[in-house]
Amino acid sequence: MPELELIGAAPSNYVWACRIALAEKGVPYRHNEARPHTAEVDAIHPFGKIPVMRHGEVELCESRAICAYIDNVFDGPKLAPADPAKAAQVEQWVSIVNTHIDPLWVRQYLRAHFFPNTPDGSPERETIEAALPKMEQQFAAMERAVAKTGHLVGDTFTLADMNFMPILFYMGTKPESSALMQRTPGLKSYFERHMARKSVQETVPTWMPGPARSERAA
Ligand SMILES: N[C@@H](CCC(=O)N[C@@H](CS)C(=O)NCC(=O)O)C(=O)O
Repeated sequence: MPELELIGAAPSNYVWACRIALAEKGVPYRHNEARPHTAEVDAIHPFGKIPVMRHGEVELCESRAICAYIDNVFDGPKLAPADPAKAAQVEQWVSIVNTHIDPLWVRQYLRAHFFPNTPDGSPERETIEAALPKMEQQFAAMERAVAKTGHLVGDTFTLADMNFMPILFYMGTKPESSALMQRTPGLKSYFERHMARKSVQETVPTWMPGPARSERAA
């Protein structure tokens, strides 16, 4: 079988989710750390977003599609349950995280920390403060979601958890979201338990997001 190439910078939460899936399946792959909107990404994603993937003749974009391909093509443990109701619940939680959590926690809150539009590069306080009340509600909702089994779906580590864990990791890197995590101990213990998994540990990004080197102040 040809070698799979995963394309996308490691700090991206969506690239990381795919890398956890690859590690869980035990699939060897080449990791090309291209940034969004570079030629190799634009060649596959219509809007230049990461991750994208190449495997022989197969080219794919969108993390959920890439994870489905990895799960269905390679041997190894199934990453989504066979039971139709549980499989649909995986889709449900991936969709909730990608359409409600990621836009607020990552694209608004973390963006204001990592890529601030301020003259001195300090965090965008107004944007951060605006995000926090709704984030607090969503932290509580996600805590309720994992309360019963310590997983988003059933009692196994599925693609729903793989998709959510990288976002939770970044919440621990900034003060306001760390404080929210302290106030949701069930979510904190969910995070800490799955953070100890080999597939998560061995894919932790070795560098953090920020402006491209050429854009940074000297
Ligand atoms: N729905 C996409 C989202 C991918 C995405 O938003 N990737 C971010 C990095 S985490 C990106 O490429 N951002 C660049 C941009 O939006 O211009 C997926 O699941 O793969």
